[in-house]
Amino acid sequence: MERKCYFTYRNVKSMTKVQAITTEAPKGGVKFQTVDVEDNGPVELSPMYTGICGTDRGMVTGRLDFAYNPQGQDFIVLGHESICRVKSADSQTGFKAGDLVVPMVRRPGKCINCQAGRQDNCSDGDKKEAGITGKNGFMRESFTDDPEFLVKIDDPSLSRTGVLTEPLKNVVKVFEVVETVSKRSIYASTDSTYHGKKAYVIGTGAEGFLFAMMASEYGFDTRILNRHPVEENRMAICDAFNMEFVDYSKEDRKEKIDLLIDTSGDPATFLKFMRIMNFNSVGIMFGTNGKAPSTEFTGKDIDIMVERNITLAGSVDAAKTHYEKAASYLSRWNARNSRVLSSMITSEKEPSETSVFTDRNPESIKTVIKWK
Ligand code: DN4
Ligand code: BGC
Ligand code: ZN
Ligand code: ZN
Repeated sequence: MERKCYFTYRNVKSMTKVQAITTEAPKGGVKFQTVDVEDNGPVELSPMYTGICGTDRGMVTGRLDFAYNPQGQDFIVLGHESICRVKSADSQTGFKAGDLVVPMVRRPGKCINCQAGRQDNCSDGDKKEAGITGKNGFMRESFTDDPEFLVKIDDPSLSRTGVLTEPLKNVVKVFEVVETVSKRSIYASTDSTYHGKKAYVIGTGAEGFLFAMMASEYGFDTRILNRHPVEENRMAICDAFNMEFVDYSKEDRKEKIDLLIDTSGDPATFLKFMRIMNFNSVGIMFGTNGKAPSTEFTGKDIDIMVERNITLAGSVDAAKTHYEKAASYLSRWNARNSRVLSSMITSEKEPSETSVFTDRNPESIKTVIKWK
């Protein structure tokens, strides 16, 4: 898409009064209040659902040091996971009233990756993130946005589960990273598929499940792990996606791991499983938890990595192409078994129920706020 064509709209700014869920970054706290915020895009949107993830909880509890308010504001509107309905749009934007859209989190800075539409790989950290760093997010009654950062959702059956597009876009990017970094040797099975290869996903939150669902879709023998048992709903999702849940506090697996994905951010847990990674295997670090206890990374661990040609990569965020692919996967999974996909959304709250940011129900996978 021509980046310049909507540029003029970004200079048309007006202030709008809306009810919104806000925090004071990076200090924390949460309020549902009326705020006066700047709007600057030709597409007017009404969020239908906004999702809550660890990033939002980290901001509200003051644990996300890198979060900051937009310039000239002493608060930031929260929310980077959403499914929205277009309220009105200029005809040349390519959107019309009634369209379903998912707005993107990251907005480009000036570096070469940002200018190429790959702000997910920003080279100097000068990008902004809606609801996290320097830009108001989507937890408000309505807002306007630039069409360049809106992903159209063509499948009307995703009007609720489409809120999973944003967390799933991170997963789509990770699998692209896996395909790229695994090219240095023959990674697939002898029949050219991933059948028989073992994927381990640490953590049973929304991202953990989306990673495991994708690994299973790719054909890996997939295990999803935690250090305690999980409830029936999570076990039913494992059955439906042909993946196995492992409570690693009770059983010690000896099989070699070809793909290890960590969503816990816990170094000791990551190392425990890194030590049983296979030759030519790939490990992805995705979970972040600055507060996790330290652990010892030894010379023997380095030997393992070197001698087995192990590739470790970190991954954050994703590009517009990954949002689009995420929406296609959701459509496919929804068509296959709509009940299972919707069971990922375990609770629905009103915008005024702000205690949901601090009181976490361990049985919940994805909590959403319903806006209308
Ligand atoms: P979440 O719902 O908090 O999930 C984290 C999961 O990890 C929970 O199931 C935890 O279980 C589990 N866990 C914690 N410690 C351990 C451990 N030692 N062993 C096994 N499991 C453990 O968060 P989420 O699914 O929304 O996101 C996962 C992580 O990815 C978070 O750290 C996010 O900050 C990060 N993230 C990164 C990006 C990005 O890089 C995007 C979105 C999220 P329990 O403690 O609940 O029992 O772009
Ligand atoms: C979002 C990413 C974002 C990251 C920042 C995540 O929750 O999904 O898009 O880059 O937070 O840490
Ligand atoms: Zn998130
Ligand atoms: Zn950049």
